[in-house]
Amino acid sequence: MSRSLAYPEAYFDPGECLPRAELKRLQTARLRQAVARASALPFYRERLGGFDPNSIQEPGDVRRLPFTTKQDLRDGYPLGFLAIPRSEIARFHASSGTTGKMTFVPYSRGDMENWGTVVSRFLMAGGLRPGMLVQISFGYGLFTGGFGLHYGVEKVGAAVVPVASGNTERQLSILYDLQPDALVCTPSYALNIAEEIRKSGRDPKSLHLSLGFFGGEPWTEEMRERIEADLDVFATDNYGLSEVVGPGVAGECRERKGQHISEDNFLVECLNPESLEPVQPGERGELVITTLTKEAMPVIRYRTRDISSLLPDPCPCGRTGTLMTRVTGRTDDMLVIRGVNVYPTQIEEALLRVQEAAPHYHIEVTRPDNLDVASVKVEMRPEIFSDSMKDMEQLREKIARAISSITGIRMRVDLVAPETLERFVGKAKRVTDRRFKKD
Ligand code: DLL
Repeated sequence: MSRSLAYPEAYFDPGECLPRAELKRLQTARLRQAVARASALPFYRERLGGFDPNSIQEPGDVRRLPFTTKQDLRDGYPLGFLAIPRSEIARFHASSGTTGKMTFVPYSRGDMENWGTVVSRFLMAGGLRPGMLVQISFGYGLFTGGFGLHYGVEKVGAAVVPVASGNTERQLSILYDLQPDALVCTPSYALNIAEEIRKSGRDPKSLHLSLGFFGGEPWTEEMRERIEADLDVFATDNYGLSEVVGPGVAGECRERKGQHISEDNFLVECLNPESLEPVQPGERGELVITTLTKEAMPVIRYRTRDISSLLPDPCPCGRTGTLMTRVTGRTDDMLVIRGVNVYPTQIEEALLRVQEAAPHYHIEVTRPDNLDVASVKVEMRPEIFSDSMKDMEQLREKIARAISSITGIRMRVDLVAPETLERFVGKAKRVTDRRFKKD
């Protein structure tokens, strides 16, 4: 585990620890306002069909409202969901557009203020304190990662080095020369940075890092352990998506039992993606999010396609926001291979259990003769790379078994030489599905 950090428990603002009854009252009042605000848009006016916001009596009444999908947002391109006058827009960001056309996301000044607050909550919860220095290695630009974290760090009262993503050599120089306390990036980029440090022959112990705030893509507990060991940090996970704000929907505290949802700003349901009925507490389902305070672009019951679960128990840290478990993947990243559901993170979990394998992989699925074939390219660790066919054969078998014990299916494993698979500076792309074209 990482170097220990004396940790006086501290809250950034009272919104994080409202008594549940009070939170419910606040959510109810804000849901009414949010629906009234959304009704100003032709899209919602039509979908809501005369729904009276004042008939909302409790947060659960959200179930009486219609869903919003990614396709609805795309159909409204570019500004069909803008709910304030253009002159009141303070900022535009856009969703990453990895699964199709991008979606613009406008923010009002009030939205920017709230965004800074929800991000600063998870930063404080994870251990950031005024006076610390944070290296932000997320992309700055239309992507919400860089700017979102930036304002959150400033709101905490810590200092920022806005390095942005990429140019890993420069990332290393800054880490060594400015000695930041915290690193902010995607987990895959953190791993990439750790690898470059090792390759450069520099000692990771002479870094001053103690905290890592990682998010923006799915990752596993095993990956967390690897990053913590490599960079000697205490790593926390944080979740969000551009369509509802960007980073700041939820984030872990030092307990790391799940991510606290900022429920005074976001009403989060967890539904069975087929029946669209709520799943039991602790059971996995699709997160569906209604923004409660967003002014420029309110969304009602947005289907995130992200799979997670909501935990019923309160957290010992004292924050009252419901805990969501780590997002294991998106419904549209889920591969159905010979009828079995597989998420890329399951492959990551398997690889991290095999010491000789590096956690760099790429999955390819094809369908020759109408039968799904999944193959995984896996990098070997440099110290393991060998010319012996027998060793390689054994390693392949070991990896195939690890994958099959987690996913239940047998995949073809191709071992590749160290450092031959693509490295990512933002979100990693793990899958090529050649069976059919997805949207
Ligand atoms: O990735 C916002 C963000 C930036 C969150 C930085 C955290 C840190 P988008 O580009 O719109 O926004 O992508 C959102 O990324 O629907 C999830 O599928 C995935 N995602 C984000 N955070 C996590 C996470 C940002 N902690 C999409 N774990 C979401 C798993 C995540 N998946």
